[in-house]
Amino acid sequence: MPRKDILRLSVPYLQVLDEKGKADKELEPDLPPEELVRLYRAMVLSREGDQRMLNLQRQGRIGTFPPGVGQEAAFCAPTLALKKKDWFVGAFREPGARMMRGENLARALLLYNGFEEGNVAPEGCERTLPVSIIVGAQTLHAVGIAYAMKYKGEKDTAVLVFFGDGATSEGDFYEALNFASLWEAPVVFLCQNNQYAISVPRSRQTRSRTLAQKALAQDVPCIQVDGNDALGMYSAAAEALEMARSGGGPTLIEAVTYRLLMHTTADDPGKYRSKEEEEEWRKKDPIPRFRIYLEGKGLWNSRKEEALRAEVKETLDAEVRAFESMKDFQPDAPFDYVFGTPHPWIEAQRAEFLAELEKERSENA
Ligand SMILES: Cc1ncc(C[n+]2csc(CCOP(=O)(O)OP(=O)(O)O)c2C)c(N)n1
Repeated sequence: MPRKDILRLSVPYLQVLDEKGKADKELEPDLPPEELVRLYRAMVLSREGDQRMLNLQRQGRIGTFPPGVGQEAAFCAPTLALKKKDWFVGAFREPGARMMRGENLARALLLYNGFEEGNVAPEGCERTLPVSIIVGAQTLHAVGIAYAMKYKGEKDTAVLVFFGDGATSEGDFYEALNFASLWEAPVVFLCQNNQYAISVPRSRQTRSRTLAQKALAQDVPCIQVDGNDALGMYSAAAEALEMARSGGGPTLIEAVTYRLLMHTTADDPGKYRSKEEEEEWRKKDPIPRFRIYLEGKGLWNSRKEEALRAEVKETLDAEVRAFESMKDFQPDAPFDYVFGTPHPWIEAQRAEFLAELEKERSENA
């Protein structure tokens, strides 16, 4: 018997807003003006927040942190498609998205200054998991949450999980996809393919022609999107989230984007990539592109831009002041959050740590 194909798979690609800010009329999402402006503000706040943190880091006022500059469309637009009762499971490179969920810069400043309090969600910021530094691990948490919701009969709710291209080389990611598929879990996997895992370019991580296709082995639908196109990112995420909420199971979205700055402030990208490459991607910056679109619709102008920049500056000034005026941190706070209930080993470690601290203090007194 001759061989025959028993399966043919394909990966769709979506771009709504081209690099010049022109939208494909047929694909344009039906978003009300206030939502479009809210998205633009979130992207600008994210960019300015990163810049402020960069300044503070260079002045020695905070520790190291991972900027999201260049990727604002990839993380803010899908977050716009979330409802309050949906879950946000982030990695560590979605600053503006976290602020859309109700976190603030002061909290990020706490976290990147080493205070555990920065990992505690502020009031009103529900169903938003803290930063996950362990690359890829959060995909498992997301599937666990999605499965638990299904098991408990909670309807019309989905989980959105972010991770990078590097995470798709981790076992956790494949395990998460496998179980999400098997259990038809209401989860949307959002890979921010920013081309690098620290200094390792995507070409040295995988020969897969797309990262989206990694879902196909699990029969999970997938799509590759221009990750610097806010409208494309919104549409793809809104559709996938709606499918998840209505019982249709998971989706993998690959956002093709670029990290315009360093991996973290401890990294020097000049060691592993060229200025020319960075310049090419600067031309695709998601923020000016989206602004042109808003201007074309009559929703934006230079007066509004000026007002927004002033408002954002004021917001960030207030956050920095709030952070720098905080006192009385609890040095043993990390021990509170290892398990949900007290554990004798953890308590023993806490006691040892506090005793050590006391000893250091009396020696330095
Ligand atoms: C399990 C694990 N391995 C290694 C690291 C060290 N590490 C931190 S970030 C990073 C690269 C992550 O790349 P990617 O997933 O593409 O995300 P990006 O940093 O580009 O946003 C690595 C290897 C880690 N935090 N966790």
